[in-house]
Amino acid sequence: MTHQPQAKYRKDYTSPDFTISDLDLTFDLFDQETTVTAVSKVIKQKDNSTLTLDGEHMELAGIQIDGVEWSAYELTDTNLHIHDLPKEFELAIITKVNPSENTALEGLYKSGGAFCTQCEAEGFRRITYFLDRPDVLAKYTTTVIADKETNPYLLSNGNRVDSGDLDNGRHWVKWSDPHPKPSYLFALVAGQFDVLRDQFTTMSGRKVDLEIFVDQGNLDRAPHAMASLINAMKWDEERFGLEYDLDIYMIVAVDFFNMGAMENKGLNVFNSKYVLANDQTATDTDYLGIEAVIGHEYFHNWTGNRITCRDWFQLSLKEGLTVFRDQEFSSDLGSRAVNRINNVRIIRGPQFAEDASPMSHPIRPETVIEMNNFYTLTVYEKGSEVIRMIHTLLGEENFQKGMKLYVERHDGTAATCDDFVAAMEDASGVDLQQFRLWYSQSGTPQVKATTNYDQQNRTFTLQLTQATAATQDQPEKQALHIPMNVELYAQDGSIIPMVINDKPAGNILNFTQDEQSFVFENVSEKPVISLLREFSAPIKLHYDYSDEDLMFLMVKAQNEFACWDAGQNLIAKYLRQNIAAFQTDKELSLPQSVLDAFKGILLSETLEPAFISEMLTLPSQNEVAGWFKPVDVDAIAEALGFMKRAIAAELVEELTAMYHNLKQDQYSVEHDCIGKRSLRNTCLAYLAVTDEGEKLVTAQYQSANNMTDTMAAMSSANQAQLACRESLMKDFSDKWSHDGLVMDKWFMLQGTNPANNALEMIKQTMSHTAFSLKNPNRTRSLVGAFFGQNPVNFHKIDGSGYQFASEILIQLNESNPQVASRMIDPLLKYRQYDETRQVLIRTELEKLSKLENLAKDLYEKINKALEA
Ligand code: B3K
Ligand code: ZN
Repeated sequence: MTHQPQAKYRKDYTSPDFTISDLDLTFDLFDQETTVTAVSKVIKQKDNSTLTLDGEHMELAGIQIDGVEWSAYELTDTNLHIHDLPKEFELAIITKVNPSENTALEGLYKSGGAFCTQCEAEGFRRITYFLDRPDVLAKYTTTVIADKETNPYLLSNGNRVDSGDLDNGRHWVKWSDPHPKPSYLFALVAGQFDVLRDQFTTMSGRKVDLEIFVDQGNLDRAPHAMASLINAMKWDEERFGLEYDLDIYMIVAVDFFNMGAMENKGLNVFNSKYVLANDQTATDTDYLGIEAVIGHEYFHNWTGNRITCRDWFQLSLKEGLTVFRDQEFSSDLGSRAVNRINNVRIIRGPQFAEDASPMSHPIRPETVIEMNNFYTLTVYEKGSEVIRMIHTLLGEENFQKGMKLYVERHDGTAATCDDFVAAMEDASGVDLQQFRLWYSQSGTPQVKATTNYDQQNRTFTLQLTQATAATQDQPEKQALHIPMNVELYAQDGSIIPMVINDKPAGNILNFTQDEQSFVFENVSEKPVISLLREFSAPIKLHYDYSDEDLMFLMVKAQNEFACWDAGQNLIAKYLRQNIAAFQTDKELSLPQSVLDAFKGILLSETLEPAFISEMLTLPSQNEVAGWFKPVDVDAIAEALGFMKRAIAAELVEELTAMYHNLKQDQYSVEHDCIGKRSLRNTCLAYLAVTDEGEKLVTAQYQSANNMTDTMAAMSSANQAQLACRESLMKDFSDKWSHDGLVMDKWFMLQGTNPANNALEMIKQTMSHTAFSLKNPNRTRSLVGAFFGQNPVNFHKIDGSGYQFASEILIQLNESNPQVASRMIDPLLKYRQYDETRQVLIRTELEKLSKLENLAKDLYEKINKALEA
């Protein structure tokens, strides 16, 4: 490392010294040397005659001010300082970049045969020298020049305004984007594609051309993305009153992409994983993921693009809000309960783990070294929970009023999280003063609840205490405003109205102090309390429920989420007991009453199959790991395995009957068909560990007419380590090895293989023809899955998993630091493990910290992890 990377602080924000109102870009595209000409209209805002531009990884080939060659400048590795500048001027800069050697996939790069860009957060500075910060909004025109035969499509933001042919087989297209935007929303794509076209008419009658660009031959995998886009456009008009604002909306699917997708104005670039699907190549989960991500990027057009972020510390302003919007979209289109359950699993599993890690940060971080490190579960998912709590406190109607005011006030500008909360507060009259702490305080609040029933006075008292443990970034914590959604039930299942101080209380209690009591009046029998309904706040709740109360709520709670949560609580109780039993060499066990409760759920005639499937799904090994310190990976795996076998053995007949009853002849992605497949495949996962497993799994693989059922068979074979695993894996690879995206599913099974020799097999798999460490999807599927979702093998006490991790990270640090930085996360959490493993992991982290060319991305995380 040549210089120590520098941290930036939120408190240091100052408005820019110069602004840029217009930018005219010309790209002369060549694989090895692309020339970029950038002509900006610059206006001085403060008394400063030096303009400092951001720029890196490129060659500066010329500077002119108002048409005159300029020599009053200095160039460093990261900046261009231009001196002696007038008040207003035209700045022309010529740079040269090499797309084909850009393996970091930031800036302008080649994905397969196509040119594409990724600029968020700070990639535009790899294209030209610029004020690469989100509060500098300019109008862009972009001319793209390239070879016509290899790049028939030349795309950029906005509307296509002109085009023409040149000598030597080259051609050009000019684009103009009327909406001022920050540089991170710039995009360019050039290449050869197949295009799926459709049209959407907005509520005010604007006709919008919709175009989805995919690799040639993949057109039959684009319709679901198109349908999702149209649904998203309609939904945003209906639920939020927000309409699209250009005449064209383009989506391009590329194979080399660091994350899911990117909301560039009018030209979204997508990881092909979130576009391409047909029933032979994609699972139901893929279909739902596509719907969510297409929606998410579309919703950014307002929450992100029309109103952007003042600085990157405000990232959750657009991301938390847009995740909230995409979750609502999926919930309105599909099952609200199933969506809520899956979102809550992410918070309780990986997000809580992030809070407990050295990377702990508030949803609005205070300090950042590498911005790309802060596209986190905390900023996104917890950020969405914070928006959801505002929604809970205000109600839908006031929330929508707040959204309207927010848009009125800030459209066309770069705003802050405070601006958003102020709009919500002003529109609703609800006091959010204390609530704002959710933006600045990191960590997971722990809430303890106790209750007391006073028969004589007919009162029921709920006593709550809250505390947030110190986190590495923030030692002092304060009491938060926690919306507590509760309900009281009588033994017959009826709801007991909640009355406090003689007034109806409503379900949402405002829990704002360290300790607080709520006394419910007129309670004529000892109630069963349903706490934290809908997971109304991202907290860890401790309440000593009896088995009877949990089984009661599983069946009687008048809210599906609450039923599921009661079931999870019951499972959690016995998981903890069995983990302790394993650790003390006692016999593992599960009471008949618990087995009966789950049998009742499986046989329910009123519950939806999709929901039953969620009820029967055990928590992930990672979620359970979050309950313990130190984590005992082997004991957790044993207890989970035991519970699965116990339930399967007890319910084998019911599971088998259900499995056969739920068979569907035709594949359809309608939500109830997805739900049936989900339950059927959950049954299969249980049956896989019974004597029938081998037969059922092989038969399902052979007869499957869709990828969901194929993958369910394979993953059951993988998890249960059935004898048929090897032949199924071989058959699948023979069939799909030409298709990297489909092979990712196979790589994932290799990565999560519970077999004792998994690491050895993974190393062999790295030489599979479909595998490449240069492709982020392949890397995440095989190697990422091993690091993050194969705890027993990754954390093997011989340290082999950790050594392998650092070998891989050394390579990725060179080729793609962003991917490296995502993959290192499991190692950062070393303090959760026993002494021996801590030492082993630290050794690898120290080795990595000494790398000569350590990228900022890894530097920031490793340094935090190694800090005491
Ligand atoms: N805004 C992009 C993420 C950019 C990540 C940069 N490292 C996708 C999204 O959240 O919609
Ligand atoms: Zn987003």
